[in-house]
Amino acid sequence: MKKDEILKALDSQFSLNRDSSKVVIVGLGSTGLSVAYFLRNLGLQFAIVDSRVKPPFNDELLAEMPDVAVFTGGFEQAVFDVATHIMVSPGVSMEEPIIQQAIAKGVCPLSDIDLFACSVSEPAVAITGSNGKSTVTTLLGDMAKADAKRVAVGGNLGTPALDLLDDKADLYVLELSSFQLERTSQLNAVAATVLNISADHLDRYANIDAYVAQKNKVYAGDGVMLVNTDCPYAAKIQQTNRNVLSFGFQEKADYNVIETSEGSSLAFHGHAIFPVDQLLISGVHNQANALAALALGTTVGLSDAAMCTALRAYKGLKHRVQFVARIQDVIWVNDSKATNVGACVAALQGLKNASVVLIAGGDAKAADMSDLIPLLKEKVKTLLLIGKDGKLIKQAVNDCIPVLEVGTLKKAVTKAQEIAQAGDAVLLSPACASMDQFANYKDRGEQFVAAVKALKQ
Ligand code: UMA
Ligand code: ADP
Repeated sequence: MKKDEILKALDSQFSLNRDSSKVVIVGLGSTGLSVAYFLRNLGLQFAIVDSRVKPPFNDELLAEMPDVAVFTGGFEQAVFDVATHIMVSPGVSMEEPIIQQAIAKGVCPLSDIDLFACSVSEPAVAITGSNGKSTVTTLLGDMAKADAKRVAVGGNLGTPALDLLDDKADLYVLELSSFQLERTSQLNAVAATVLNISADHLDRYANIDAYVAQKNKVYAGDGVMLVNTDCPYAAKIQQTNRNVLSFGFQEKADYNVIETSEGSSLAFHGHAIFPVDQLLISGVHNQANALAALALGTTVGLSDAAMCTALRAYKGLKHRVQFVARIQDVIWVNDSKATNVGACVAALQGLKNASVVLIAGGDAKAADMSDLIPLLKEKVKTLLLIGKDGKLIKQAVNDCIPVLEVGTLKKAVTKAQEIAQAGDAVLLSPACASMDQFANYKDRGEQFVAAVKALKQ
C-alpha cells in the first residue's frame, strides 16, 4: 500500500495521525525497532521507553535516529503522560500498572501486528498454537515459494511483521504468539489457525482459558478458520457464518491421514496427497503440522504439486527434535525449542527408543509438570533436571522415575553419558523456557550440541 493509504487507514482505525498523535513504543527489542522505522517512515511522532538500562537495539536506534527520544532503565511516567497511543512490545505484559493507567486515561493501545494489518492489501495467513508454529509457518512459506509466489515469512518466528512489508510480496505468512494476539484488534487473515493448545505462559495468564481466548483472536475477521479436530479447545470456538476447514487424525477431519495400499498418506476428503513415509520430519506431531500446512496452502491457492515438492524437501528447523550425534550407539537429540510440556511429550512420543535419558528444566512458567508423568514412566530411564525450577519439577513428577537435579546443562551432558547405554537416546527437551540460564532457546541448543560434540567418542 502507498504511504498516504496507510496513513488514512491508521487515522480511521486508531485516530493515529501526523498532526496530533504521539506514540510511546514500550520496549526496544526487535519489535520496538521495527515500529520505530515504520513510524519514522510515515512521519509520525514517537518516543521509546525500555525498562532495561541498555536494551538490545539501543545503539542501532541512536545511530539511525539520533533525534528520537529514548528513555531506558525504567518506564518514564512523563513520557506516558503526553502519549496518545502506546505500542507495547510482546515481551512486556499489558498488566504493567503504568500501561494499565495509561489505557484507563484513554491512551490508545496498538500492536505492531495492527500497524501491519493497516498496511497490507495482499493476503496474510496467520498461524498460532502452543507448538508447531515455526514449523508450519516455514513449511507453508516453502510451499508458496515452490509455487513461485513472492512470499514474506515472519512474525514471532523472528523477523518482525513490519520488517516484512514489501510492495512486491503477494502473500504474507505470519507466526503469531499469544502476546502479539492479545494486543491486536485489526487482524483479518485470509486463513488462520490455532494449531494446538498445551499449557504455556501461565506466568502471564490467569489460567489456560485466558490463554486460549488470546490464541483464538487469530480467527478475527472473515477469513478461513482452520481448526484441529484433535484439540479439545477447538470445539469451543464460535464458528457462525464462517468458512471452516479442519485437520487432525479423526475421520471427520477435512485433512487427515488415511491408509492406502502403499501405506499411510496425508489426505483431503479421502484423496491421498502425500505419502507419510516420504516426510523427512519425524513424529506424529509433524504429520499434523504437514496437514495444517497443506490446508492453509490450498486455501491461498497453492497447487498440490508445489506443496508436495516442498514437503518432500522440508528437513525441519534446528533445535526441534534435531539429531546431533550417535556415540557408542547412543543417539543424542536436541529439542531445545521444547519450551512447554506439550512439546516435550511430542518429542518423547516421536522417539522410537524405549529408553531415554531426558534432560529437562529451566523456567517452567507456572505450568503443571505432572502432565509429563505418563510418558516419563513409559519411556524415560532417568530424568536429569537443570535450571531454576528443577526442585519444583522434581516435586511435580513425584519421583515416578529416577530424577537427578544436576543444575547445569554441561553437568547434565556428562551425567547422561555415564547413564546411557547402547540403544538408548539422550534427549534435551526441557519443557521450560531457557532465559534463567541461557540467552534464548537457540543458545541452549547450541551449548548442548557443543557439549555433546566435545564428548569422547
Ligand atoms: N523486556 C524488558 N523491558 C522492556 C522490554 C522488554 O525487560 O522494556 C524484556 C521482555 O520481558 C522479554 C525481552 O525483553 O523478556 C524481549 O521482549 P521484546 O518484546 O522486546 O522482544 P522482541 O525483541 O521485540 O521480540 C518479540 C518476540 N519476543 C517475545 O515475545 C518475548 C519474539 O519472539 C519475536 O520473534 C519478535 O518480537 C518479532 O515478532 C520470541 C519469543 O520468545 C522468539 N516468543 C515467545 C515464544 O515463542 O514462546 C512468545
Ligand atoms: P513453536 O513455534 O510453536 O514453538 P516449533 O515448530 O518451533 O513451534 O516447535 C517447538 C517445539 O514443539 C519443538 O520441540 C517441536 O518438536 C514441538 N512440536 C512441533 N510441532 C508440534 C505439534 N504439532 N505438537 C506438539 N509439539 C510440537
